[in-house]
Amino acid sequence: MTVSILKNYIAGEFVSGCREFRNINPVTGEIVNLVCEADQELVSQAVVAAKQALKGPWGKFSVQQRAALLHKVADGIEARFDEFVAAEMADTGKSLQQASSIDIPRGAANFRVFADMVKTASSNCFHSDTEDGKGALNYSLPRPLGVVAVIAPWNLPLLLLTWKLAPALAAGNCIVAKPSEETPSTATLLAEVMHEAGVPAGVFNLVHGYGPNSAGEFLTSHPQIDAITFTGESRTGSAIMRAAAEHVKPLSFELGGKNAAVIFADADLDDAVAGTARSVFTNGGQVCLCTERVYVQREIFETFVDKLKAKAEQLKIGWPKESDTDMGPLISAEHKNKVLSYYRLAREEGATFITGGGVPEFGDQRDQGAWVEPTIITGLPETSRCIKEEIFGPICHITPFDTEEEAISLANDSRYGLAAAIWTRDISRGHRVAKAMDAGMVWVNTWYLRDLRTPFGGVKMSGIGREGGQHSLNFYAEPSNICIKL
Ligand code: NAD
Ligand code: 6OD
Repeated sequence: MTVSILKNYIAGEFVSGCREFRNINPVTGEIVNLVCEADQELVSQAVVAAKQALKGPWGKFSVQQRAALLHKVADGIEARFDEFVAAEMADTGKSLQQASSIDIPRGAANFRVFADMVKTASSNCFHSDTEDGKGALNYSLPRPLGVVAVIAPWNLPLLLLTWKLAPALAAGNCIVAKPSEETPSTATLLAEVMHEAGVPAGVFNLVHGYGPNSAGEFLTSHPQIDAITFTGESRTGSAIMRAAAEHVKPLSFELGGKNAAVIFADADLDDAVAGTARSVFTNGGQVCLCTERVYVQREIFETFVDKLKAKAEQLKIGWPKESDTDMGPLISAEHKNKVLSYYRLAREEGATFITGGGVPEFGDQRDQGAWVEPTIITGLPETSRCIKEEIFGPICHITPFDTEEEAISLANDSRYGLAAAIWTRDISRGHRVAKAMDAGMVWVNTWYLRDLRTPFGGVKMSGIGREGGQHSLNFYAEPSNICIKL
């Protein structure tokens, strides 16, 4: 069997000739493809190509022209939809259902949303109508930042890469993007689509590789990068911040979470159970918004635990291509070991395992893959590392509470503050508790329901800044104020 080689895309050309690393399918542990790792020299070439492209025709593109090109990129993704779905599934092991209904459609939609939004974006204008502004017309012009380094994670590879690329390009920047080393395939297909769509050479560049001492670090520490947008672990964010400090780069960070769900006794129980199961187990718990801490009002605690257990045990863990598969493997053997280390820790600390806690056995090649069981635990003290640290797997801990104040205090007792979900039939309580949550995003009686115009991001160690709609455009284009004396 010949294994394909994924290349870097620099200055409008696919570039090889570098050291190769293996991209592994976590379903079976087999090789998907080989990937060219960009060294420091190649990363530099990509940055220089992007700098030059800013001075070329791209710099003169009207907003209308940029928007039209982004729609062409979306058309290109949709035209090769099945290839994108297959590539995302091979890299991640995620189910056909998820890749074809969430990941790849959102990859295209991100381009369309920002193409349309940038055309109607407005800027400030002040016309001589205050004491201090008398005799002047002030208006602000949004300017692209320049060359933006885009660093993406592996859990929603195309979705999260394009969530940054689309607004950055819409705002007129040039890009050097690095996908996760675990998920290089859809990013490479996207480079082909950009090429076919006629994105001018150097406007979009793609480099492959790892983080430390590889393409990620070479890119984020490059002196000619003008801004960095990063999604990934909080501690990687700290490393990137240190690298960026030297040249004082603007940063946009979407980082980790340890999200809480709070279920009140007055909630619609079946909705709360179904929604919580979705929020814990979607994508094998590998979504930054996934719930890992569940707080349930004491009078319904036992019933809720029993019902969530039943839901977890109904999940079909299977071949990603089968249409009724609910959950695939984790991303890698390394991540499986990390998640299993938390299952072990929970056991050592005396947790009660309501369900799961092990590794499924299939009796076929999947036994070489990165599978773990969906797991529910109870009985740990809130100080446990299992409750404090992000695990990023299909596991939650459930704790009972008595009062609203206690629930708020438990949910907020975290270094993270990305998302929270509240389940109640009392609408006033819903508003009150949502306001009290230390989280960038709060869902009431639902989870991960998205309107792409809304602010997306976290507080505390979960991030810096907001993405989504105008918030993204505000990061990727800084206004210059023009003051005209009348
Ligand atoms: P990660 O931080 O390990 O890697 C993310 C990216 O950063 C990869 O491309 C990696 O190669 C690169 N990288 C690693 N070290 C680097 C360095 N020193 N310099 C430059 N680049 C470096 O994260 P991951 O494991 O890919 O993703 C999972 C994490 O991402 C979880 O913590 C999850 O919560 C978080 N996440 C957050 C959001 C959000 O919107 N808040 C979304 C998705 C994932
Ligand atoms: O849906 C989105 O726009 C988004 N940024 C999701 C992030 C999920 C984190 O894993």
